[in-house]
Amino acid sequence: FTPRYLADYQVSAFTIATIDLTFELDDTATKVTSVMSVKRQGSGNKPLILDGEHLILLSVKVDDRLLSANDYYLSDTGLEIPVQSDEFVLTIITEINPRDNTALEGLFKSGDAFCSQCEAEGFRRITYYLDRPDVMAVFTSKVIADKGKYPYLLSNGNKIASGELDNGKHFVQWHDPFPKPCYLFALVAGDFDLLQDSYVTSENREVVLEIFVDKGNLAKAEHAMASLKHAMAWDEETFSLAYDLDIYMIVAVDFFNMGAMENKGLNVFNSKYVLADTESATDVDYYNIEAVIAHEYFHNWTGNRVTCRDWFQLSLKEGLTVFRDQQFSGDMNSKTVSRIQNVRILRSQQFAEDAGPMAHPIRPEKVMEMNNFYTLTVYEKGSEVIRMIHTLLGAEGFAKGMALYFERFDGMAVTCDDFVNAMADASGTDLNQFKRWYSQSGTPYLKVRESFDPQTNVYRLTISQHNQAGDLSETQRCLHIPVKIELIDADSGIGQQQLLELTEAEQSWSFEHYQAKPVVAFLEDFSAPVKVDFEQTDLALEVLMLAASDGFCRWDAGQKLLSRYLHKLVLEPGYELPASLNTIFNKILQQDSDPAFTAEQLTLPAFGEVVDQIHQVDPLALVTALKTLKTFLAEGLQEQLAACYQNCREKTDLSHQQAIGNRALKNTCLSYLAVLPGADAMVAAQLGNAANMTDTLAALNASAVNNLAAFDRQMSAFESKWHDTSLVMDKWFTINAGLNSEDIFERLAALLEHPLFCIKNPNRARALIGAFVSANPQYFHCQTGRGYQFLAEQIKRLNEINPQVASRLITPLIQYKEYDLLRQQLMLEQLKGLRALPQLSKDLLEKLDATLN
Ligand code: B3K
Ligand code: ZN
Repeated sequence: FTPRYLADYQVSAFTIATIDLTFELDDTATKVTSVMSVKRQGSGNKPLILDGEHLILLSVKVDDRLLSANDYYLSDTGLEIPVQSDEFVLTIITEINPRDNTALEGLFKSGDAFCSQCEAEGFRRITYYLDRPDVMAVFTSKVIADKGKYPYLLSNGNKIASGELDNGKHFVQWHDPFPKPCYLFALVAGDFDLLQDSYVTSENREVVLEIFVDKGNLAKAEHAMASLKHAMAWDEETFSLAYDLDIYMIVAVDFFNMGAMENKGLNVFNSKYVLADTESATDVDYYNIEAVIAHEYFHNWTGNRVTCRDWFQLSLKEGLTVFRDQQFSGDMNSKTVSRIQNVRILRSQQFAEDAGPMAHPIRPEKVMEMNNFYTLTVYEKGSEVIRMIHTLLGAEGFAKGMALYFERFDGMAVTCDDFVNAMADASGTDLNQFKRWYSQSGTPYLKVRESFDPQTNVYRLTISQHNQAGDLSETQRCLHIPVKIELIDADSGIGQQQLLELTEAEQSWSFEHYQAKPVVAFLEDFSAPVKVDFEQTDLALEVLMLAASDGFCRWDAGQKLLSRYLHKLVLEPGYELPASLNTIFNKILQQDSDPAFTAEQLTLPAFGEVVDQIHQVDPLALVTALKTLKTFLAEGLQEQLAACYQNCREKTDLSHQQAIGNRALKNTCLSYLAVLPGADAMVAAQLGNAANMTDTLAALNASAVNNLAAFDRQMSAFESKWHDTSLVMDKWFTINAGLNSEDIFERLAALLEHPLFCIKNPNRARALIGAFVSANPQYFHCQTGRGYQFLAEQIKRLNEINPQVASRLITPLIQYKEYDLLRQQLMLEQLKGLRALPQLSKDLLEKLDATLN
């Protein structure tokens, strides 16, 4: 295994203009015939080197000449053909085994259906090909299979032929007129229920919309369909981007490594991001479905019409598409609450990634296994970088930049620089310094100092920028950082908003005519993905919590206050919390604002967020601190929380959106009240009366986290009810994994043996193993090291079954330096054990070497 470098990029020696594929589907021996028109690019007589893995080569023909084994070199990773001609037709027949493909890359079986996943480099598991995004071909695909078992045979583009064949087989042939890289190829064959609808685009194209789901799930596809139509309309309104084929298909499958895949005209989705009804899905599920459906749809322009030149440019399509889906979600739901969710993910996960051994710029420079770079950094920080461009240029300038980007690059495979240049040129903004965001890793932090001169009435704000290493060195140069602020006049409460552009190591700004020192709402809307070191008093934070114009800043001030006290609890033994905290949060509870927002204000910072803030934290001290703070607030505000809970329960006649916010607030109150003695009845009552999955899960979760006496009984009732609904059983496994009980390891062992546990299903594996690791810090980090050992054992199993899933689960272990020395040593022990495995996958090897070397 050798790494590849961005700096080594070279144009492909050959290109492929058309590829005509024929699949004769079979569980263990699918035959793939590929006929390609190949053309040399540039001069010289380089051999044709095709990528290919896990393939059985049956035959190769160049034009009409059948090659013999002496005519080419075959290896585990590809096929080298020393051809002389500059233009020829290449015919390759391979055989593959979808049934045994547990890595779920290439062509595999998901339950009874065949389905494919080619991004990043999965197409090479289907046939020998130039598996790189800058080779774009027109695909025609013919799929042949048994008609009874596989009535639907799908691929990209438009259906051009179909018919009956001998032995009960049939075929369908598809043609995609848009040249595309092979990572966007897709094939699905199966027996589904089909939800059909249509949409007329702004260009008057009538598009057939089809969602394929497992039999019996038709009603659960309605929300996905509505979301798709909203996304189509939003992209027309916001960026004048309309859909370009006559059909748009989505297939939901149960076995899928990630959320979904944007294959041209044929998205393949993890069923988790399609299926929902109020009985079986939570409000968060609904929100996520809308977001992922939109994300994949938006890729049709940002990803498919304009794609990446090479995989180092992944953020070109992912950062931009995440930004687009975040904007969409903000418009469809509460903007502020959506933004808060984005920031929570950054702070609790992306910051840690950016400080750990796998830290990389949003445009990585060195990659061994591309699948390891579908990261929070490329996606979420990548989106923040696009958002900063949006902030600097304004919505209008940004829209102009998008228009120029498509004007210049439609149908091409391009780079992140191409995108930024289009933005700069269209708006007349200099973004040269800004481009450093693409090549620097690590979370920058800003130090903020303020001074006020009552003589001159001048308020002065000084900001300096730093990186993890400390000062700005040659390689870590100053970034161009948009800082949105509001200065709030302490007396009148009137605010003045400003966009500051920090470009130097340190800069100051002066503001005149202040009678008294104003309070600053810093980094409105989280205008840059940075940490902020700004000493504001509790009083100032309280002002911000109630008076800042920007909702994000109101929320953030509260989080800062809570973090401050969590730090004290962790670092100062015996620390006692001040009663003033209750007073402040009582005001929050009493305020008349959006209940969904109030719920966010009442939610404590996540474990991962605080881990990131305290050097080498003792994780159990943090678990205790979080419990102490929660109990303190619950005790101090018991009456008010109970009243609020009751009030929310009694509210009827709410709009759909209002009901969601109301549930969020109610269940936040519940999570506080459930820590107090005697919560059992309340939790049981909510469980008994719950009319939807959001309320049910909130109750069960309270039962698990507080280890209530009825937990086992409640969970078996839930299991009996939902036994046959796979996505709900994932939730059941997740709640079990979060149980706060000393016998958790015996329980985990039993859950691994549960008849419905299946480690080959990524959703199920994550629901149990991933949930334990992220939602049960008390036992994951227990000082015997048993939690780490449990995780390492499962990673070891997954290494052979599904390297991508294994590689994602290893994250908390490679970030071992975040914790105290005892944990570091215990985690290292497990990491070394994994490194010694005989058949280590490239995915894990890359991460382990980055960590241990
Ligand atoms: N582009 C896919 C992700 C592919 C992941 C490959 N390991 C989904 C998305 O980001 O839309
Ligand atoms: Zn994406």
